Amino acid sequence: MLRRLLGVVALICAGIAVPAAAHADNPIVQTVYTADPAPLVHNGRVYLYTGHDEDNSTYFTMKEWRVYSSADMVNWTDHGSPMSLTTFSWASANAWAGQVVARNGKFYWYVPVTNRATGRMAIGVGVATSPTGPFTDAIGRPLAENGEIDPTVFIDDDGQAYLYWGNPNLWYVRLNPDMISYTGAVTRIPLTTSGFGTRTGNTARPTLYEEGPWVHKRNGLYYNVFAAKCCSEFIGYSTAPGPTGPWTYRGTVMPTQGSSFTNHAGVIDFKGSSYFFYHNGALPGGGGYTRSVAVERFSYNADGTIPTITMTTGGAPQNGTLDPYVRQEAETIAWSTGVETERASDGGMNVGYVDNGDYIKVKGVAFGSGATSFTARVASATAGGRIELRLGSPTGTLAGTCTAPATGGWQTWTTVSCPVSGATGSRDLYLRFTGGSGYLFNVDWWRFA
Ligand code: FUB
Repeated sequence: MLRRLLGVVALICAGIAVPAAAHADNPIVQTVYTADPAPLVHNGRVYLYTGHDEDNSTYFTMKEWRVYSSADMVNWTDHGSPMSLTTFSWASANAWAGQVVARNGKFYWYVPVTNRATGRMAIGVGVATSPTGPFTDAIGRPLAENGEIDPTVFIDDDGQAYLYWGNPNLWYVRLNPDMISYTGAVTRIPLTTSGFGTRTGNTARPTLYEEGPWVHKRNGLYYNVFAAKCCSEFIGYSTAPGPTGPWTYRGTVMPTQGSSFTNHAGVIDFKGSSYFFYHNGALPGGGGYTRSVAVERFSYNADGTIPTITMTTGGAPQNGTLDPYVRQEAETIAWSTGVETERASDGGMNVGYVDNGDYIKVKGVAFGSGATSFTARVASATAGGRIELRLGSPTGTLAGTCTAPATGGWQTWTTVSCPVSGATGSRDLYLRFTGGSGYLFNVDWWRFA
């Protein structure tokens, strides 16, 4: 459904003078609906963990989580779904908002899910040796359970890790160094109006705190950025001199915007800049249950306060360039229309469900003095088609055309090459797929020479 909607948008855009979608890099993911972003910086990349809203959802119908990564904040590689409800044998539903942290050479993914045995929301923890998984259930049971959601984990400079979560309350507990057990009581953080702002018209919830805490530290100051007031939510924040408070409400980070009655924050520093992740309903068919993650760059004010950040379709500026002379996964995408991603037979992902006119934009490709050839790994159970290499826009200068032949199967791969001319400097590359009707071919990876 989503890909069909995006295909329609692409056709409309192709018919007008300035294709608006061609310039947008928000939302980050166009192939599925994503929600509840949780970024992690690791080894020079940003790993973005998200939930997955099912197409046509009329509730938070979420069965799995997804992971994407980027080295430049605009070209995002799809790593698929390394963790789902089935990872937790005791979980029955609601793969909601979580966060991954790295420690001890492992990656721990804290998530809220429904405990089948109790019917209540509980916090599970997955573990993996790679940021892209696969993740397994670390303890085979809930780590904590009190019917509340949205875990965030923060590791302080002294090594003490804290797990925070909650809606309608806000809780924390001190995690042990193993990250899968805790010591001490689960403690309720006092939701005072001085700490979390004043909500009017809701005596049961007098403060603005709603859900989705994101705790981080900068220059000795502790920040709790959270979804505020319902509904629709905005993003607010509080600060504290220590990880357990006392918290002082500091105001709005992101006003209510963007066609989704929830929002959910993730904040990181990466390559010298600060980034704010959130979600909205900006994709075709998007709304409160069909959300999409997005990102903006921001700068803290000199006094450490966070400026008001508004949603944009442009997104964050590119932080780096993309090297076309090494293998690039086809599922590394700044923007796409019509296509989907799926597991490839080599264990990674490939781009598939390609129709005539679909395209993938790869931003800021550093061609340098010029490319002379293009190579791609393709497969087709039908007649195949062509990959047009266009510069600057989906209808921009044609730098080359590669033929993707019939290979006898969607996972029966062959390598094709074609000559390239005019691809110099730093350009946005559009892989535009053309051919007959129906699905044309799959693409696993590509590379220029
Ligand atoms: O995605 C399901 C729920 O919606 C999350 O747990 C909340 O933070 C809200 O975004």
